[in-house]
Order: sequence, then C-alpha cells, then structure tokens
Amino acid sequence: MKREMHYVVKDQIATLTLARPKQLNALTSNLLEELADALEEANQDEEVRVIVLTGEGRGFCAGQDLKTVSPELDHGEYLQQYYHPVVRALAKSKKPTIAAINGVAAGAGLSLTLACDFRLVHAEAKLSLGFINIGLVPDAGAPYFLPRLIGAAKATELALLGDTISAEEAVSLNLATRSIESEKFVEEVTAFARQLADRPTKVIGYIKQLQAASYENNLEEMLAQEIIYQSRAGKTEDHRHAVESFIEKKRPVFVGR
Ligand code: T3D
Repeated sequence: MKREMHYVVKDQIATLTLARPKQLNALTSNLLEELADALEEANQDEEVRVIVLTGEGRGFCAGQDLKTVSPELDHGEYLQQYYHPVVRALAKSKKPTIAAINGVAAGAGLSLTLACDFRLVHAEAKLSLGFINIGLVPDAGAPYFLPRLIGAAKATELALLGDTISAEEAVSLNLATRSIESEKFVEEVTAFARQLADRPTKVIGYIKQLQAASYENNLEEMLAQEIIYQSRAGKTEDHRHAVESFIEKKRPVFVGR
C-alpha cells in the first residue's frame, strides 16, 4: 500500500509529515495507523528529542477523509481503533511535541494538534473544529483538550458554531503558540524545535507528566508528585552538569539524560 506519511529524523528532531496533499492530508485508517507507528518509533528512539507533526502541500489536515467512510461505519469503533492510539501517543509523549500547522486544519486534523504541546500556525492558515457542520461531536481528544486550553466558554462557541478562525485569532485565544509569516515558516519551526531539542529532554518528560497529573489530583497529591519528579530530575546528568556550569560561569550543554 502507498505510504501516506513521511517520517524523518534529522538533528534529533523527528518530523512526521502527513502526505496526502491533494486531499489536504485528510486522514484515512491507513494514514492513522502509519501515524501511530511513527509516533511509537519517535517516542521510543532515544536519539529523538523533539517531535514535529506537519502536513505536505497547502493544507495541514482536513480531518477524517469523508470519502472513505461508509454510511454503515460505527464512528465510535472507528475512533477507538484508529484515532485514539494517535491521540494517546501524542498526549502521553515524554518528548516535546509541536504541531507545525502549515495550512488549513479542520475537524480531527485540528483535534490532533490540541494533543501537542505547541501549535505553530502559518499566518494564512484557517482553523475549524467543523464537526458540527457535518452533524458530529468533536472528537480525537478535542473535548478533553480544548476547554483546558482556551476555557469552557470559547470551547463551547467553537464546538457549537463550527466557526473558522484565523491564525491571529488562534493566538489571541491561546489556542496557538504563535503565528508565523509564510516565508519564514519552515525556518522558524526548525529554530523552535532546535531550541527545545537542546533542552534537558528527560526533565521535559518529567515536567509534562507532572503537569498532566494536575488534572487528576488535589494539592496534597500534587505536592507528593512534585517530590517524586524533583527527586528524579535532581539525579539527571543534565541537572548536575547545569549546576557545575553555573558555578564555572559556563553555558550548559544538555545531553537529554
Ligand atoms: O468516525 C469518524 O468519522 C471519525 C472522526 C471524524 C472526525 C472529523 O474529522 S469530521 C470533520 C471532517 N472534515 C471536514 O468536515 C472538513 C471538510 N473539508 C472542508 O471543509 C474544506 O475542504 C476545507 C475547509 C478543509 C478546505 O477548503 P478549500 O476550499 O481550501 O479546499 P477544497 O477545495 O474544499 O478541498 C481540496 C480537495 O481536498 C478537494 O478534493 P477535489 O474535489 O479537488 O478532488 C476536497 O474534496 C478534498 N478534501 C478536503 N477535505 C476533505 C477532502 N477529501 C476528503 N475528506 C475531507 N475531509
């Protein structure tokens, strides 16, 4: 079967590119399986220190390929089988994840970006949940992530009205990390990824796990969690090296361990 995405690791940055440009990278079951496998590989590979998800051509991702779903499809089963492994692999990744939204992101295409740590949006890109426009509920993690990212009121508005928003609006809602002018898109995404790849990767994993735990725990439980994770962070090579570097007035070079 023809591959529908590309997976490249360069300079410790894994780039996963959705590659069905004629269909604006609309998601098929095959593409979702490839994506889940690539994420698993990136998550396991110790060489990889940042994961970037992007799209080929003028779109990022137009959501589920509506031409490949049959009317008999049980949408719940489809979600469970094909989307949820991808959402989990992104959301539970111990490495920093960046959605480099190079063009339109709609439906589940937008949902997948919400499971990433950062959303860098091409200044011309349009974003829309869009599910309501085809009589579906938001899915692929959006009902979990969206209210947490932008608050319940705005999440409800986007979900019920299905409005399309610009990159600039996405930044003002805190939905996007930043908007990037077209001619600088690749360069700025690469620089942003590089900056993260040079940070203490193992400790980034701890920070992500700790912050994720705050959704489930009360203050006392979180204080107990921070004891665990700070104890681990304090034993990393990067922490020891950073303190030595500080004392010697040198710039630390983090190795990610
Ligand atoms: O169980 C489940 O089903 C799982 C969960 C589903 C989750 C979902 O993602 S539901 C939401 C699905 N997505 C949409 O509803 C978005 C549909 N697409 C659009 O509204 C528009 O295409 C866009 C706003 C994204 C972009 O508009 P525009 O004008 O820039 O491009 P276009 O001309 O509409 O599309 C270009 C081509 O891509 C076109 O192909 P053609 O006619 O030239 O051969 C179009 O059909 C194709 N395309 C775009 N989106 C999809 C698609 N093909 C299949 N599925 C799509 N979602």
